[in-house]
Order: sequence, then structure tokens, then C-alpha cells
Amino acid sequence: MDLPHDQTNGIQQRRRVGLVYDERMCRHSTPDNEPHPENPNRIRAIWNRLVSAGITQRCEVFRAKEVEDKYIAAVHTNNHINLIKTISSKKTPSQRNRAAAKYNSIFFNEGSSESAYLAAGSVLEVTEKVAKGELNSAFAIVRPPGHHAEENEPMGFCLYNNVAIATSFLLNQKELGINKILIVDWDVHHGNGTQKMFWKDPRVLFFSVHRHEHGYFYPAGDDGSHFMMGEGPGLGYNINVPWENGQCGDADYVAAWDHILIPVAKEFKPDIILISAGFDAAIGDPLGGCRITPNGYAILLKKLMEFSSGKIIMALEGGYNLTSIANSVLACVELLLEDKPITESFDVYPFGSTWRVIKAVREELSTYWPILADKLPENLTSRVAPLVPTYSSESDDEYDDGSNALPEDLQEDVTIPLSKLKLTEDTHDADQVTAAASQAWRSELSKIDVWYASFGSNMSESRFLCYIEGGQAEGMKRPCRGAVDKSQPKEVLWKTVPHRLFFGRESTVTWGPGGVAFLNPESNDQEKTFMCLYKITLEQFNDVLLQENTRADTSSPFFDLKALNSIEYEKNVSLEALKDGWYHNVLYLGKESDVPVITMTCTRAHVEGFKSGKIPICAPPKEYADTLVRGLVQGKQLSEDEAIAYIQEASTKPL
Ligand code: Q9C
Ligand code: ZN
Repeated sequence: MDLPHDQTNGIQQRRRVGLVYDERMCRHSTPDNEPHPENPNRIRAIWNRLVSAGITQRCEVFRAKEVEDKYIAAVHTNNHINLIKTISSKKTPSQRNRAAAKYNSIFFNEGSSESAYLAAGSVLEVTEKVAKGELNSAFAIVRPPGHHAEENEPMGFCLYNNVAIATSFLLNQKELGINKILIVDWDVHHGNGTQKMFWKDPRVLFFSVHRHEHGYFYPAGDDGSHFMMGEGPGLGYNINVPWENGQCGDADYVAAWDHILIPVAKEFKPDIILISAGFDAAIGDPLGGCRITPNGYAILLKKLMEFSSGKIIMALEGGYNLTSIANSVLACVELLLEDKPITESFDVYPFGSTWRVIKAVREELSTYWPILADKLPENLTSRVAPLVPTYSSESDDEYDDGSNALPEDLQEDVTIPLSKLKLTEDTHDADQVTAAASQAWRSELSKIDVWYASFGSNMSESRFLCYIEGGQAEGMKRPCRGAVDKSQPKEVLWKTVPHRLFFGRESTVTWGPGGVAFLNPESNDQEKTFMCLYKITLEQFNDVLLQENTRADTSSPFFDLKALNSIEYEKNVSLEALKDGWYHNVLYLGKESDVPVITMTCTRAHVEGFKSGKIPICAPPKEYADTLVRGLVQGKQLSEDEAIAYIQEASTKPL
């Protein structure tokens, strides 16, 4: 490796690292400063951390400069430039609110225009200095962020696409001699705007690694899938690594680097690298739900410093936990300043889903990057970490669009380290006991009865009773806590409903990989699904939900009286607190002796995904299918042969 700026004759040469920060970028805010994750304190927190660590003195610090319209025009329409330019001065607050409401996740105030120009201008300025060799590298601490901004619309807290503007500037200044640019977008969200702007351009290799959840994570849709590889001459120069779940951390990202990004970068040989450096995949971020540590970011950055003689420009994108972003940026800037050794030792492996994604990306891209064609060694990819149930913080955070874990039952792996399990279970019990008194909702909901209708493994009564009484039924890998009110269901009843039963992909903690049962929320007279109904209180129903969907905070119910009253008319009630999981749709199935019948399933949008093949259908594992059969037989609904045929049909017939 040759890093000319690194060491000469044993003398450590100072690296020239640029920093841009300007308090004027704090003027962009929500109208009336309503709470919002993308707020001015983000860049203040980063700056203050760098100051207190003595880092700013070791860097070359610049104030922001406004970008010129001609540079913006290379990637945005005139229409868009006009919108952003005039939004602050030529509009009243209510006009601004109306304008913002037309876009996805956008706010404007009187400071927005200036901040947008300063953010883009800052990134451009240090990019030019790095390209000219006046700086070795730089970090632009800017807001608003940029990577969601499209040619003709602001989006996802982004007004101008700062990194895209700087990139096209480099390409257009021929005398800089920059012909190949690598953009690495490690923000937890897909860089949809940047992707589109260089879609057909082979001079720009766009690499984005993001939480995707089969298209259900922000920004929802197919744009972030690994099948999006560019077009025309740009085909192969767009690489997406779409995580299937949250919780990804250092080991997952390093695996994506080692087995995708780094080999491709070695072939591509970029002249310069821009990083869309969001820190919302950082551990502790309220939106991302991932777990990169500051040291993890430093490792990712160090691996990139081997290219383009270390010419790297980092531009802040997302990142919403002030402590996490401050520490992560600090780790990065320290590394830009000096090439200190970094320990790449992990006590965890990537998830199974991580290897699945990496293999799929390599296979898809190997046409354009032959180095990716080699099969990854089995002994590498067979070592996987279990996805461990995690508890989201406060579920009433309206911006919490990602930190909730998948429902426990839908999680990837079978084995949970005992130590961890013990810890979380204890926490939970303590929570429940001490919080019980303050859980005012319990007494009210204990007076209301509902039928909880089961079409899956809870058709087996002994299994369902574990959720009420606590305990461990046959086949369960771990015990249930039970409900706070452990009284038995008042009645058990079987019924068939005109809805389709099917099995979607994913896997369960209890049964391992394989299909999980869903009920199509849309009714269809041609279909018949057996349901076992348990008459329990609404309080108990919430405790069942709490056990199926891990959550630490039990001070409010998932499904309250208001939800129960509206479901009769709405038919479906989507549970906000669970909206990240697969089972967040509470479906109303009519009444039995005047008591409402409700069940939990996926949403209609998920069903569309299954229908189009976007989310694969997947047969249930044998043990799980056997339990369903046992439930149907013991409930005297079907003979064993009939039950087997029934499950068989549900897992094979097209939706
Ligand atoms: N329920 C960046 O990180 N979330 N943007 C909207 C709606 C928008 C993130 C949630 C997240 C935008 C730069
Ligand atoms: Zn983001």
C-alpha cells in the first residue's frame, strides 16, 4: 500500500484534514421548532465533541459557503432550485407548511433556503480542495442532509443532494483530472436520489448499503434492491446491499466491505471517494435499529483509505442519536488525521441474512465485476450470529420508524445465548412487576372480553395456554412468561372463516427457518380457514401481543379500547407500535355471541408483496406443520390426513 502522505523516512507527516462547520446551518428547523430527529442539535453535538476532543485544532476548519446555482443545476431541475431558493423568503409560514406537505418527510422554515445552499456549498468546497490536493481528506458537518433529494423534489429531510452536486462538479471540472468517483452511502437509508442522478453514468460507482426489509423500510419500494444495477453505460456501476433486517452491526458491514465493496473498488480504482456519511446505522440510533460502533465506522473508513491515495470527502447525511453521531464522527476524523492501528476483532459473526444478501449481491453483480463470481467459502458463511430479540425504546415516538425488532416469533434464529436471554427475561419480569401498579390500562381492559382467534400454532390449546399461564409447551425452545392475569380462557370455540391461510418467508425462534402462517386480511368466499377462538380479556390479549412482540415498555397497551371500538368499522387496525414487524395488523372477523373476534396477521401491502413474488412464499418447517396438524386434530376439526392435506394446500397453492 502506498500512502505518500503517510510516512516519509520514518517521519510522520501531518495529514491535512478539512472540517466544515457553520452555525448558520442550524437555522433550518421545523416551524416553531417542533421536536424532530433532524434538528440543529445534531451538528452542534458533533462539533462540540470534536472541539472537546481537541480535534478541531488539528484540522483545517472552514466556514460554509453558499453553492452557486450553476453547480446545483447539474443534478437538479430549475423548478427544484426555484422551490428551495424561494421557500424561506418569499413564502409565509403557512404557505411553507403547505408546500412541505406535498413532499415526503420534509419541513421548511425561514432558515431552510440558506441552510440548503450552505450544506451543498460546504461539501463542494472541501471536495474541490481534496481534489486539488490542498487537503488530504475532509469531513463536512452539514445539514440538511442530501441523499434522498431527487432531481425535482426534496425528500426524507433532504433539500439539495449535497454529495451529488459535489460529484458532478468534479466530473465537469476536467482540469482536476478526476475521471472515476466512488460514492459510498452508508446511511441506514437507501440513497435513492444519488442513485438516480448517476444511474447511467459509468464514471460514478454508487454503492449503498441500507436497511431494506424487502422494500418496507424507508424509503419504501424497489429502488434500493440489489437488482438496481444501473443502465446503459452505467450498468454495473450501481451497487445496493439491502439488509433484510435491522440489528446489523460491525460484523455485517465489514462483511459487505470485504466481500463486495473492497474487491470492486480494487477493480474500479477510484480517483476520489465521497462518503454519504449518515450515522443512523449507529448503535443507539432511534430510526435505524442497527448497531455500528464508532470503532466499526473507523474500520469501514480505514478500508477505504487504501484507495485514491486517501482522497476522501465525508458528508454528513442522517444520524439521530446525538451521542452516537458525535462519537462516530470523532472516530472517523481521528482516523483521517492519523493512520492509527485499528482492531478488527469481533465477538459476533454476521447474521445468516447478511450472508444471504451478500451472496445475492455478488451473484447479481458478477456479470459486471467478475471478481465477485467466486463462491464464498462454506466455513466462512456458516458462522452466523443469531438475531436476538431487542426491545425498542419508547414506542410512542412518532419518528420511530425502524428500531422495533421483528416480532420475536419471526426472528431468524433458534439459539439465543442463554446469558442474553436470561438478562432480557429478568428485565421484563421486573418491569412487569414494578410497572403493574402504574399500568392503569390493565384494570379497564380486564373488564372487556374478546375472542382471540388463532390460525397457527396457537390452535394447539396447550401451547396457547403457555401465553396465559406461563410455561413451556412441547417444541417450545424457551418458556413463556404468561399474562399478568393468568386466569384460563372463559371459552374455547372453533370456527371457519372465508380468508386464505398461507405461509410466508421468515422463520421462528421456536421452529427455525421456514414459513410462518398468515391470514390474508382480504376475505374471499372460496377460502376456508380453521380458527380456534379463545375468549380472554382485552388485557390478556395485550399480554399475548406483548409476548409475541417483544417490547420493554408496558405502560400502555398495544391494542386499547379505542382500537377495539374502531375495528368493527375499519376491519383492520394497524398497530403503530409494531409497524416494523409482520404481525402488526389486527383483523376483525365479526362477532360470536356479541363478543368481537380478532386475530393478528400481516397487512394487505404485505400480501401484495407475497403475490408479486417480491416476498417469497415459503413452506412451514415440518415440526411447525406438525403442531398445526396436532391442533386441528386435538380440536376435533379434522382427521390427521385431512389436516395434513389442509396445511399442504395452504403452503403450496398460489395466493
Ligand atoms: N413514518 C435521512 O436519514 N422517515 N433521512 C419517515 C414515516 C423518514 C431519513 C417515517 C426518514 C428519512 C437523511
Ligand atoms: Zn438516513
